[in-house]
Amino acid sequence: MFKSGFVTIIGKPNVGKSTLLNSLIGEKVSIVSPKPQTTRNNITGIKNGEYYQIVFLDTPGMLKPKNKLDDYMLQSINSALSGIDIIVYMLDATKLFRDDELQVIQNYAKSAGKLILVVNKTDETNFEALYPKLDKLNKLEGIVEIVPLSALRHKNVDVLLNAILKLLPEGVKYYPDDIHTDKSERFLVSEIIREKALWHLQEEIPHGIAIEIERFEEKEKIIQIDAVIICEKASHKNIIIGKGGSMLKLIGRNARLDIQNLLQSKVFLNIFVKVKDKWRNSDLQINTLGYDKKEI
Ligand SMILES: Nc1nc2c(ncn2[C@@H]2O[C@H](COP(=O)(O)OP(=O)(O)OP(=O)(O)O)[C@@H](O)[C@H]2O)c(=O)[nH]1
Ligand SMILES: [Mg+2]
Repeated sequence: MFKSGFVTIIGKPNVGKSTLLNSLIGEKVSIVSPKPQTTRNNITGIKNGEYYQIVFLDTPGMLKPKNKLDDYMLQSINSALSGIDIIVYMLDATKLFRDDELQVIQNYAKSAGKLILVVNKTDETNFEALYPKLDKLNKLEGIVEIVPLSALRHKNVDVLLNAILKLLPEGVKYYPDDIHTDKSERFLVSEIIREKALWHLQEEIPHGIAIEIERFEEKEKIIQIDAVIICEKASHKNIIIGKGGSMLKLIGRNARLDIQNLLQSKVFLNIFVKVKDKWRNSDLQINTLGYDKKEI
């Protein structure tokens, strides 16, 4: 019997959803950073086994929307919850499990049916601290399984995979075996650049950036990519460029290495910086920058 289905990973920002997706797939399909609100779009990750195919959806962290980009992210989460087989709800073992969040989990378990709770970052805690928290989770109703794991250290991720396989219905193959995600190369390239910007820039600056790929040209021995980092203020532009272009060079160098790995080709990467005032609150701007609600 061949099994297949759709599994959505949800939870608050920064709990490790994208790290888990990458660990499950064994490839980097979703960007990761220590800053909350890293993921902005639903990211598909396809896991193939001899007798199964699981289509995972990594989602943006759940939060109260403050601008139109946040609205897009919230709508992405809601759409990732419709027509799916299993919800994986992720908590961070190092944080307090608040009652209001447990109530949300309880509601999902009741409405969605198959919900697995994952308690991530167990490498950063110990059994004494974790036990009372797990006890609290045990009191919730309708949870199929609770899996403590470390996505970063790949500990117990196989336990989660087995729990998912047990629940997975009989089904068809949705994607060919050789692809890990349905996202385009252009999108993945723009995400790698955004990831490096998230790692190297501080405070609110990385949250106000978006990436546009202006040119993606495959030549004989090299791929030429021109990308633009969009930011919200002229002062941010100066910081992104850095003294003598040092910050832009750092972001570019790190991005190029990952992009070369992804595309398995030499890459010539040119990055420019442009200011688009308050783009996160403009429907037109967020649509053209890849955050169009109609395309979720
Ligand atoms: N110690 C530890 N850190 C982890 C683990 N999993 C993820 N992290 C770290 O947690 C941070 C956030 O990881 P992400 O995977 O980007 O988290 P996310 O839930 O996708 O975040 P958003 O996309 O912002 O919602 C990164 O610094 C990761 O390295 C883990 O198992 N242990
Ligand atoms: Mg993420």
